[in-house]
Amino acid sequence: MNTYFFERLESLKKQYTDLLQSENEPVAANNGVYTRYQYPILTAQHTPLFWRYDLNEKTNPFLIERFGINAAFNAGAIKWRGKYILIVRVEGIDRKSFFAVAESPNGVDHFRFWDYPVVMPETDEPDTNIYDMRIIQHEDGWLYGLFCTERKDPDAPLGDQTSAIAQCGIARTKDLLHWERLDDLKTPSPQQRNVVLHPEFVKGQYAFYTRPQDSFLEAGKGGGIGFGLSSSIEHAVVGKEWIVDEKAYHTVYELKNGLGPAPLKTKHGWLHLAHGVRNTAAGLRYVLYLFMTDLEDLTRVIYKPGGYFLAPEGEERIGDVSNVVFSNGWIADDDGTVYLYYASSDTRMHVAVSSIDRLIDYVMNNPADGFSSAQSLNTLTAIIKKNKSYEAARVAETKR
Ligand code: BGC
Ligand code: BMA
Repeated sequence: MNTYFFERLESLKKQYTDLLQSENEPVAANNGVYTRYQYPILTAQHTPLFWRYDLNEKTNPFLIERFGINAAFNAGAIKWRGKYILIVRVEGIDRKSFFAVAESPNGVDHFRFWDYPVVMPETDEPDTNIYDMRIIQHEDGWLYGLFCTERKDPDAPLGDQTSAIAQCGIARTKDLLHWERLDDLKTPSPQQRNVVLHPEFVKGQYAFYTRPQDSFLEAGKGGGIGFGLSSSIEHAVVGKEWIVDEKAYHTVYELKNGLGPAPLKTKHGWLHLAHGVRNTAAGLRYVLYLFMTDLEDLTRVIYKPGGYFLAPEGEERIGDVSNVVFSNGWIADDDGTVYLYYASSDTRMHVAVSSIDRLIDYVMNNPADGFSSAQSLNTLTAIIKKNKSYEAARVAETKR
């Protein structure tokens, strides 16, 4: 008997079970808006051993990893049949990503992958890579997955192995097991990433948040979070895009921005979570920000605090693509708790917990960007003065 094989297998199994059974804990320090949890909720190490290893001692006597997994990140999220479900971007060591469902009983730990990854049907034009799914429960009764499908640019000059065309793939399901692939979204823009389906019909049509770009990596004259309508979802065509939220000079979203998950409906407006990107000497920095749009006019931003809502911290800063946080999934529970799922540095998944009330307070009452140092200082001075006079009034009160 190959004792090496079985001893190694036992040890791998133990590590794996310990990882899946470990509990997560809220981090004590927080900004009042959300509480981060201490440990990543999903990593490459959370993928089942029977994905990564051939478990037959005859065909794999050294118990070698046969199918390496590089990362588990950028997950869509949905509460479904009482479970907290993530549709994770799992990336192999060959850089190809695919989707896999993981579920948790409580939203913060014990996430476990389903046995098989999602088999995503293709259109007539095969995908080279698929990633970053937004999962949307639409009022038409279907669950839609919108994701990025990437293919090599057929017009790339000889020798150019990086130019690509990114488009929005659309698939639907009722059980998260069987997916029906629909046509890719057509829009006036040559490139689309970060496309999100609005959960409700708008004027009887399907409504999309888009992110037009001129080229694969640069927003160019395009950019911003767009919005458009399509009468069909099977053959979705957005004829006109309105820009909802633009890029702006010297902000955290000056280079590009894109919507995260589908917005949450509140009594004050639609709450949106998005990512903003700026360029630095150390490469691109991705942070998350929040804004709210009008309940009637979905293209009108009514509140938008300045700066980032969540930025990479500690180990989140390091990974395959360092200095990145990215989110394409959140879950609002019936009791108002909001689970914010975000990935760090294109490597692993985390959760932070907030509530609808806290997010609304933040988005409606935190100061907007004034677009200059002087304006920021005016905002700060006003806060200091308000606190000083409040303090003085309280002191006067206690003396009376
Ligand atoms: C990667 C994405 C990335 C994009 C733009 C793609 O090839 O898979 O993660 O966002 O390039 O850099
Ligand atoms: C993008 C996204 C993400 C990724 C990020 C950082 O443009 O579409 O897939 O997390 O870049 O690499």
